Amino acid sequence: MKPTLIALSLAAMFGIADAQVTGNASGYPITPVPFTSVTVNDAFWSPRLQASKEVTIPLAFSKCEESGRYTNFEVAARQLAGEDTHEIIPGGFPFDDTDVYKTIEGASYLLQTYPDRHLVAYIDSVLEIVAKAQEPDGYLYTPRTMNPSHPHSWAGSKRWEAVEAGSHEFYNLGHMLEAACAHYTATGKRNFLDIAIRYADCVIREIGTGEGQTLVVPGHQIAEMGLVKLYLVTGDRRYLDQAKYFLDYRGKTSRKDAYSQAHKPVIEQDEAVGHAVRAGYMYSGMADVAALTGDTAYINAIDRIWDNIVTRKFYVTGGVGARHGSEAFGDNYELPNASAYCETCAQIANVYTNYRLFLLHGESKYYDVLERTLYNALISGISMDGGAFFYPNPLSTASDANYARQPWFGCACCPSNVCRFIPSLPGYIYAVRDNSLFVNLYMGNRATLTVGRQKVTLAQQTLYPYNGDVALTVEKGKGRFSLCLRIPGWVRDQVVPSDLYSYADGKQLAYSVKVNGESVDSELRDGYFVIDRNWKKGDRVELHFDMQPRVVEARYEVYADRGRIAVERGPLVYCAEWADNEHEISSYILNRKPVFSEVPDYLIEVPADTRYSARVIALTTEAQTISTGADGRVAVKDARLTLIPYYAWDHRGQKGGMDVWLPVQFRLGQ
Ligand code: FUB
Ligand code: ZN
Repeated sequence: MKPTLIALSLAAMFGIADAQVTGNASGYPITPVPFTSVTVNDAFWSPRLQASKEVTIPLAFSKCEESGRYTNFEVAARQLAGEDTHEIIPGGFPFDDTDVYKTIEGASYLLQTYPDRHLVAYIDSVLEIVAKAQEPDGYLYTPRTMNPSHPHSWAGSKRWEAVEAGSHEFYNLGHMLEAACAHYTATGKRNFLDIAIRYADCVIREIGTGEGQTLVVPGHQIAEMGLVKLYLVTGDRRYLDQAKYFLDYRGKTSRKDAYSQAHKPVIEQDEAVGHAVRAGYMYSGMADVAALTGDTAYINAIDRIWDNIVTRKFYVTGGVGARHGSEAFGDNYELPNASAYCETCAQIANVYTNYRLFLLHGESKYYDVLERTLYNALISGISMDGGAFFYPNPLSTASDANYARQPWFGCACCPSNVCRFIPSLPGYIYAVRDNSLFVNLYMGNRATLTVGRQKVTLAQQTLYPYNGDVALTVEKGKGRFSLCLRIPGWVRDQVVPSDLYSYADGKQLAYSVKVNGESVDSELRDGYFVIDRNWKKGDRVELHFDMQPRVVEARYEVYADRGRIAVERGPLVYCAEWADNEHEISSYILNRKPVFSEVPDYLIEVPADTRYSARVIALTTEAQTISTGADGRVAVKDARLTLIPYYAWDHRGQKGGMDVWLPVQFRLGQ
């Protein structure tokens, strides 16, 4: 079956189809160029895409198999077929089904870049098992169906009873919808989509304010985003209405706590609180529903919440979600480093939210936030070889912390989430509004897209983030349109779009733009350098951003960063790790105004798979170490300190510590 026009609009919005549609069926005023129209060939990102194909996706499928996730579907199917399964007690987590869905989603995106009929057949074989676990009325939740008289301990004794607590019945639905829409759009096959429609229809029948319905909302959000995608694929308005119901009734059911973002109606919220993944998915769902319904109250609320995050709850690494234990946002300025939680899933959710806010507002500041999260806190969550994952992404570890990426987790939300995110990345580079083409991310690629009425093929060449030179060439097509080049905040002396962090080295970086060798100038418009002209084949734009090491300090209110600096270069935040330094990391103290030298081609070896070893630009500076001798006397020694990009830490074992925020003054007790 061919994707419908609506499906193609969805695709344009979420980067999952094989054609760009410039209509606004998604409701957003700005339409992304789908990743299927973009072929990435990039020094920095291509190895990551390759690792997804060769390592991450096969690993995730094999973990689903060996950890019994497929078995859960099989047992549920056996129970439905009349077999006595009462002795099987569902274990694991009640959202284990989602790892299967998320891996299929990642594989579906990847199929567009690397067609693979064996992978298609494998996915079909998994979907056969999934289909058999679906109850006749569409309900699909193995933790109950496996053994209805003794379901999973978080599931509640009957359907929906514990959905606002821990059952995750709607969370499973949300991930199923996201994955099924991706699979349908990538392959044109309905086998997953039909399963998802049946479960969504079951929820619509049973949940709501009507007679005989149960009035509940998701304990863990994501169904909102998924239902919007299903609406866009099918054109069936009931799915959008259900997403809106889930948002509008939040805080009006029996669950009314901040952890679950249910302390107030969503349109009255103004602070990012509670579980950070749930929050990010909810803000993204609000943006989607607002785009389609024009509900400005939703938009005003997410604008206020975004402001709260970037002014008070945002790590320099782009990380969000400070608190361990509750996996939650902390109080304002509560940004501890060693205990920073920064769950990988929350970083993906933060990218989703900022992407949608850009599509709503068209300002580059959302991509500045997205880029900081992407290049630092998010990709730190997966090893360079694609085979190991962090759940929390701390900004500091002690020498004896022994904290390392793992090949999988019992609670595998983060590996399976990053597994679906990385292959979708090429869809985040470009976007179009009428006659304007936005260039939001810099990475080598070739894209064929439509801007205004012109079909254009554009090639981007760059070594970003190793250097700040980008060339864009019009390879095919001609016509008048505005090329809107994002001038990143970091080159405009703005660490983040707020005063939470500032550069402390007094440097002024510059950028320049040339068209066909001639310098051009322009006022920035919403953070974009706009070149409006009649373009023709062969036109070449050269963009240069000064990239130098920069010293960052935090507002005084951020207690954890007092007396410390962070270092970055371009979009990359740096850290000091034991493997590059002679002394224990916590013993170093820097000059107040450190001067850094660049060490190009610095090898970060990945012993697990040396094909993925990377050459990075390391930074070194003069520093001192403080130690206490056997006689109890404090000794201060000169020592050079070497820094590497934060994302690249923990590839060489755990024999010492790591720090992003480095002391420039001695403070007792640290
Ligand atoms: O509850 C499902 C997922 O597991 C959450 O998103 C993660 O934070 C983890 O708790
Ligand atoms: Zn997670």
